[in-house]
Amino acid sequence: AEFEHTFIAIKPDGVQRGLIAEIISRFERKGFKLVAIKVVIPSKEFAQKHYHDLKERPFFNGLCDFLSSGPVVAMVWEGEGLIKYGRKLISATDPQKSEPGTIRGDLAVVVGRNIIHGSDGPETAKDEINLWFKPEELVSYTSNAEKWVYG
Ligand code: YYY
Ligand code: MG
Repeated sequence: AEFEHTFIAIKPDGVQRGLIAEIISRFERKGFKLVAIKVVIPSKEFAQKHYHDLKERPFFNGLCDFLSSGPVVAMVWEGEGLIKYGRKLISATDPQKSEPGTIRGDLAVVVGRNIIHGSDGPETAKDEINLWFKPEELVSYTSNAEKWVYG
């Protein structure tokens, strides 16, 4: 199997609403593997780095204030096709456009409080993992379920 890593974060709204376990379980049940996790309150400067691609957008300042307003659960997940499929599990940026059955479709209502972040491609996945984690914070292991998930 060709495993890839993606960066997933539960934003302060997801944490405050008690959705940590619910969100983690959706990745875990699918068959993806958790290889790093921590709870952090990012500084505003850190939030600006994380969202640097959006710095020209009108919502950038509010978005960075929001991300740094409380605890975030930062994670790295591993699996085949995970970067793309993780985005499918999360669904559209605007939860009004997210199908039921997806994380934002089931659990969020408005774009400014869409509870979760996921890397949007291989390059951003690499950059975001490097921003949020030191290499030694990623654990490499073989899951017992792997042969049943992948055959
Ligand atoms: O990757 P994703 O989170 O789905 O959307 P992005 O286009 O990267 O925007 C990041 C973040 O910015 C989004 O999750 C909410 C916020 N945002 C917003 O508040 N208003 C918009 N019109 C677009 C995005
Ligand atoms: Mg994005």
